[in-house]
Amino acid sequence: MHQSLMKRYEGNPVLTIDDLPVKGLGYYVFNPGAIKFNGEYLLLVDVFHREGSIIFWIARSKDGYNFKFDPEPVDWPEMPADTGWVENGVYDPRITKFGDDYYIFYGSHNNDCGTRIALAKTRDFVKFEHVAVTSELNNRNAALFPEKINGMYCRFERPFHGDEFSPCYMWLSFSKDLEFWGRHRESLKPRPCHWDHQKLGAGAPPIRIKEGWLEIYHGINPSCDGSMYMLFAAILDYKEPWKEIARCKYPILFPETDYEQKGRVRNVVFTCNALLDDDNTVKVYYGASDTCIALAEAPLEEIVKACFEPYQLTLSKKGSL
Ligand code: M1P
Repeated sequence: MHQSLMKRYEGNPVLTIDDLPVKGLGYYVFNPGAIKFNGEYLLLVDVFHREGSIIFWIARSKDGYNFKFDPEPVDWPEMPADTGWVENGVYDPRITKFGDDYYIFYGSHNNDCGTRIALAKTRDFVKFEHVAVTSELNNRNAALFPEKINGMYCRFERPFHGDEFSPCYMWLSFSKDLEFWGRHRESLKPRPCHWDHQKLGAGAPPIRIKEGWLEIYHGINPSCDGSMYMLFAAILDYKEPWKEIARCKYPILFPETDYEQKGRVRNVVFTCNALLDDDNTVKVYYGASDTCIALAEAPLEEIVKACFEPYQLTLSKKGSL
């Protein structure tokens, strides 16, 4: 029996590389952005292309469980020359609806330098427009809030330094125009003696709930066999999102199945989305071991309850310390 709070869809994985309409073009599908669009569930999927870079491809579903890829990959806009930035690959899109536009923060990868956060937008998920390159080097996991905070656009970002295992954590930044981001403030940080004690990053674009902002993020725990990526939930103050109201003490989803424990990068559950359905179910379409896409669901109230649950270190049957 699985122990995670979020329940996996029994038909998992919902998408694998075998579902792509073109055979032999790529090796893995993972880490989609997700949104409800025109009455459908739409996933903007990372496809690891056989030429070594990641491209985006859309998959759609009427019921949220059975997905079909579009016949062609997304016609992604060329990076304008006046940005001075050469984009060799794109990954981990996070989609936020803001007015009539759908904004997509994503990792823009350059083979020589590394990753910066770039922003694109669309109204129809057919034509995509470049907006801006919005960070310095070595920053990713950006997610736009769906409302302005104190009159400014607000996002999570996750700068990192050193190698992939160096400690790093989530920040907030603010912008008047979506291009230039500043007023940085620390946000969720690793917690000593918890499962997210090494590094963490957003996660889904936050969801407004009555208690504040619900953020589902990934936290990483190192082991001698590599890192384990798990999902956690936190609630942040609505007007001052740098203030943490509550945070789950235990992961709400951690690698337990074969498709999460074995693959290109083992022991990974990683999300760029969380969708709140009309019946108050939270759906998360997550990348499993950077290889395929799976679905986990939970009632919103259970996730909120987990955020407020006290931490208990139980070492014996008789009691806790
Ligand atoms: O391999 C697991 C994940 O590693 C990175 O996550 P983070 O930004 O937290 O280090 C990303 O490359 C992500 O795409 C990948 O799923």
